[in-house]
Amino acid sequence: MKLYTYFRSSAAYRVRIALNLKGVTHEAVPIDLRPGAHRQPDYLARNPQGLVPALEDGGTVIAQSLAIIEYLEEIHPRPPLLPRTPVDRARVRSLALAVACDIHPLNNLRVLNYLRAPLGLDPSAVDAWYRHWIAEGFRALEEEAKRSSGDGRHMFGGEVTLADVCLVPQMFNARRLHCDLEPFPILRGICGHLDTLPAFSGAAPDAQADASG
Ligand SMILES: N[C@@H](CCC(=O)N[C@@H](CS)C(=O)NCC(=O)O)C(=O)O
Repeated sequence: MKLYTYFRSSAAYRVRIALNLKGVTHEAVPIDLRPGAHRQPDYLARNPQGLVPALEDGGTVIAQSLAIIEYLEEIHPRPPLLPRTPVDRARVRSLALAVACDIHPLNNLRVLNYLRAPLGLDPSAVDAWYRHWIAEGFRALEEEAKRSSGDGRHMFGGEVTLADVCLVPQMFNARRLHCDLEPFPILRGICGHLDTLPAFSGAAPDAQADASG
C-alpha cells in the first residue's frame, strides 16, 4: 500500500491516524503541495482529483480521505472506527462530516489562494476568513460533544472513532493559524487526550519524514 501524503495536509493526517490505529504497514510517498506537485501530470494521472491524500492498493488509487478510511475499515475491521449500531454509526459519521465537509473545504489551500489572488484579499482578511469558519464549525462541534462524548476524552462515547480521527487534524490546523480556542474547552480536552496516543502523535505533521518549514 502507498499513501500519497503531505505532512501538513490535514486530510492526509486523518488517513495516517487511521493507518496507525489499524497497524497497516504502508509506504509514504510525499507530494509537496508548496511547489504544486499535486498538479503535476504524473500525480494527476494517478489521482485526477489533484489533492492529497490518495491511497494506492493493488494497482487501484483511491482519493478522498473518508473513502480511504472507510475502505481501511472494511479490509481491517479491528479496531473499529465506527460503533456497532446503525444510529451510532450515523452519529459518528455526522461529526466526522461536520469537519470534512463543512469546515475543512472552506479553509483549504486552493480556497485561501483564490481569496489572495485573483480576489485580492489582504493577509489579515484571509486570516479572518480562516478563523471565522473554524469558530463557526467548532461552535457546533463543542455543542455536539457535550451530548456525544462519554468521557471528555473522545468525541463519541469512550472509544476512538472516525470523529476523533477528523477532529485532531482540524484542531492542529486551528492552533497553527492561531485561532481562538478558548470557547471550546471540551474539544481541547478531547484533543489533549488523543494527542498522547501513539497512533495520533505518530501521524502528526512534525513526525513525518517530509516535514519541513
Ligand atoms: N475532501 C478531500 C480533501 C483533500 C484536500 O483538500 N487536500 C488538501 C490538503 S489537506 C490539498 O490537497 N490541497 C491542495 C490544494 O488546495 O491545492 C479529502 O478528504 O481527501
